[in-house]
Amino acid sequence: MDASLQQIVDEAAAALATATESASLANAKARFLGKDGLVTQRMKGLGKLTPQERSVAGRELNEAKQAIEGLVTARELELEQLELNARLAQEAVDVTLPGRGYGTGGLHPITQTIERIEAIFGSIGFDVADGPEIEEDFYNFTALNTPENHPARSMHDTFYVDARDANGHDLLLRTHTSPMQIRYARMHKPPIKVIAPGKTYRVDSDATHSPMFHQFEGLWVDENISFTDLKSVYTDFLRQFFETDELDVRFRPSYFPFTEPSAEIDMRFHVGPLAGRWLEVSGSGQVHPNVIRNIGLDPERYIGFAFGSGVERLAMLRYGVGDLRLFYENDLRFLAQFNR
Ligand code: 2NM
Repeated sequence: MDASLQQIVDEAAAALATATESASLANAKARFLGKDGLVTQRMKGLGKLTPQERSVAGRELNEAKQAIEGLVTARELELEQLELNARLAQEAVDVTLPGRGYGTGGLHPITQTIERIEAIFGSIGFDVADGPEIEEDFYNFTALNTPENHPARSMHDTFYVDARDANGHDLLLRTHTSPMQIRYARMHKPPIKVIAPGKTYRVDSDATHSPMFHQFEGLWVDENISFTDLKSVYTDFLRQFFETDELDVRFRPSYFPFTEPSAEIDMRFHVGPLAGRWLEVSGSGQVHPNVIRNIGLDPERYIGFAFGSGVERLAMLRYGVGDLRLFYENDLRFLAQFNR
């Protein structure tokens, strides 16, 4: 082969060897075999040669062209192999590492607390009632003797639903679980002993208030019961819940539209980090005669006692949790502590 032609082939070999990916490989190929490539230019010059010179030069050019094409194909295969090796190395699985395992799920502390409350009240004859979180204005307020102008009904306190039900009733997110107690009491005959646990919603949000929180309300309707029955039931509940008899309970006068008289229930531990401090744990009272009438009973014959307590509040006291929001951040470092 002509020395200058051999030089072109050598140059091509060197250029192709430095190409490390398909773009630079294509560039290198074009420099020699492209439309203005070095080999192509020489091919164009064949026309100026005599027929004899042309047949020798033409054969040599074809040989050079084929040699370069062979180099390109070889380099292509080489690069493909390099790329594959790199990917295999990157995606390699170290089969000697220990497995990730399946992990163990668990119940949320609030769910555990509700189940605990249900078990305790179940043990003293209370039924558990579950019902809608989207309620009718009637069950959430009207039936509970809460007048039209009461602040609890304002949009600052209550989440209203931007729709009505099939019967044209105003809808809202229940602000307490009492509407479920009304529903239950209208479906059962006394004696009625029921708790209604579940989610409730209020326009409120800080370290001790969440717009969604859990309540459990209790209702006991019978003939000839009194505040002493309410106090002993709630005291027994607290002693079982906190697993200690070393606590006191007191009732403090209060006001709710649906009870008269009404009382706050406070408790005080004898021992432990909270010992000696009165802690408010529940609202309560004797169910208002209007509410007794609204559940279809005669207030001259039947007397009702009710209470409403916050599940988060009791869970925080039981487990020593300082910020309510921890229950809703879904941080497993917090939640996993309740499932050991
Ligand atoms: C409270 C405080 C006092 C209550 C009343 C009723 C019902 F349905 F019988 F009328 N259920 N719960 C009640 C009474 C709730 O929460 C602070």
